[in-house]
Formats: sequence, C-alpha cells, structure tokens
Amino acid sequence: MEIVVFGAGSIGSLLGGLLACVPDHDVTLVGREAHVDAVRQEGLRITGREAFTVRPDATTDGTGLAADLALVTVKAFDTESAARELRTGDFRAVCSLQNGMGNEDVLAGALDCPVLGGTTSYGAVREAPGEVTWNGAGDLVVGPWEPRDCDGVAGEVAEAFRAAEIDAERVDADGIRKRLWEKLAVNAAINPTTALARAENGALAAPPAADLVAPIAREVAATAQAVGVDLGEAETIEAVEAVVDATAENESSMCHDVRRGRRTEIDVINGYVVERAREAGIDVPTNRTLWTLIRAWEAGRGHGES
Ligand code: KPL
Repeated sequence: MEIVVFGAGSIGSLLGGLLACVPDHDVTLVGREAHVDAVRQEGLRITGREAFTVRPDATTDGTGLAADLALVTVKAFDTESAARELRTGDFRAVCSLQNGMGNEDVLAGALDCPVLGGTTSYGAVREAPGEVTWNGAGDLVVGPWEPRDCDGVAGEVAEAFRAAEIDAERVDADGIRKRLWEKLAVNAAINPTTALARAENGALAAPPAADLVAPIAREVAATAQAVGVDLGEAETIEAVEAVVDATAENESSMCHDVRRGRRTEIDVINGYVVERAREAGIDVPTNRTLWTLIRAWEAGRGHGES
C-alpha cells in the first residue's frame, strides 16, 4: 500500500517507520526540515522496544501527493492546514490518528475521499531529528467516520497496519465514535492535570490527583451520552485508570508541550467536552476549570486563539 504520513512527529514517525518495514508498503513522511533532512541522509532510527533503522521517503512539502492512504498525525491545531494540503493531492482514504475530537469532521468537510477515525495507544518520543524512541506497546483501532459505511476501506487500512505487526482492529462507525470518546476521556483526565502538575501520568494513580479522575471521566461520559454515544461512567473511569497504570512512567503529550513552552491541544480535548456539554445543557465544571487553567497558561505565552 502507498502511504503518506502527514505529521512526522513522535507517533507519525513511529507508525510510518513500522509501516515502512513492510516490503509491500511504500511510505512517505511529511515533516519538518531538520527531521526530513536527517531521514533522507541517515534513515529513520527507531530505538526503545526494538532498535533498527528504516528508510522511508521524506518531504517537507505535503502538496500534490498521491497515495492509497494518508495518515494524519499532525497536532490538532494543524489539521486545517493539513486538510488544505491533502486537497491538492489524490488519496483513496484519509485516516486521522490524532488527539482530541473534531479532527475527522475538519478532514471530512474538506475532502471528497472516505475519512476514517483512528486511535492508538502506541507510545513514542521524537528524541532528535531522524530518531524516535518507541516506549510503549499498544494497539490501534480504525473505523469509518465519513461516510459511515466505508467499512471496506477501514478493513484494508487495519490489514495494512497488521502487515507491519501493529495490533490493529477495525470497528464500525458507532464503535469508532465510542472509542474516540473513551480516548477523549483519557486525554481529558491525564493531559491537563499532568501538564499543570508537571508530573508523569502515574501521578493520577494516587491522591491527591487521583481524586480528579472520576469527576473528569463522569463529565465526559455524560457528554458523550448526550451526543448519542453509548459510553458508561464506570467503563470510562476504568479506561482512564487502565491508561494511567499502563503509562505511569510516561510524560503526557501536554506535559511535554507545556515543559517546552509550546501550544497544547487543550481546545480539542477538555475544550471540546465543554462546548458539546454547553450545547447539551450539561454542566462540566472540572473539565471547564482545566480548560481555563491551560488556556490561561497559553495566553501568558501568546499562543493561538483559544
Ligand atoms: O495520549 C496520551 C497523551 O499523552 O497525549 C496519553 C494516553 C495520555 C498517554 O500519555
């Protein structure tokens, strides 16, 4: 399969690198100049769970590309510009593997090809140009976003991941919405709390931060239910706790961003929950407080409109 990875950051580089190990896959990474130059000169070095070097194509210019699949792994606030670049190319399907909610709608609104939603628990950190550390085993789920019945292409994409020994599952349109809301709850609980506390994910396993898990997860579950997604409170709390345990020693992406003074994805995580809850007439005070605190931090650094 011909695959273009839009957003060769940590997760995009890891998945692109693993996919590029399959002789039948032809992978191109679209990323920033220093990373692209390093990949072109020395290849992409993957370390951590396994150590090897792989040689995908790499480019800084995402316009006019053609492939069977475009995997979108850019930060959520770059989705619109990725969609504009994708529009200039030709893809049989586009799959978002990003944090937060709303990315699939942006892509579906801009593109004519089928759009898939996806979520993964693979963990990676891009250490330096041309290098990514693979620090967490994981799984990956894809399913149809728009149109809701593009199960066939979702199945092909899952199969392409499995060929790279990535544990990928295809679910239906309702299934992917549920999985994305569950992941939203995980991110809503872990990301802003660890960013504000400058702590690893495991901080949420013990008091005082552990006391925040249930209220955040309950608010997300109630909001999901209000928009027609069948997500129970208990299963949402369990999902958050399971990820806290599995990633206890990791730094969340938002903690990583805050430590480096970068803009975060808060608007598509807790911000998304607050907006959908407001439309549904539900009060979500814990998510609202976390959104406000991170936005206040961002405003102090002159980041984007949030
Ligand atoms: O997706 C994540 C992130 O850091 O953005 C979690 C699941 C919280 C793992 O760190």
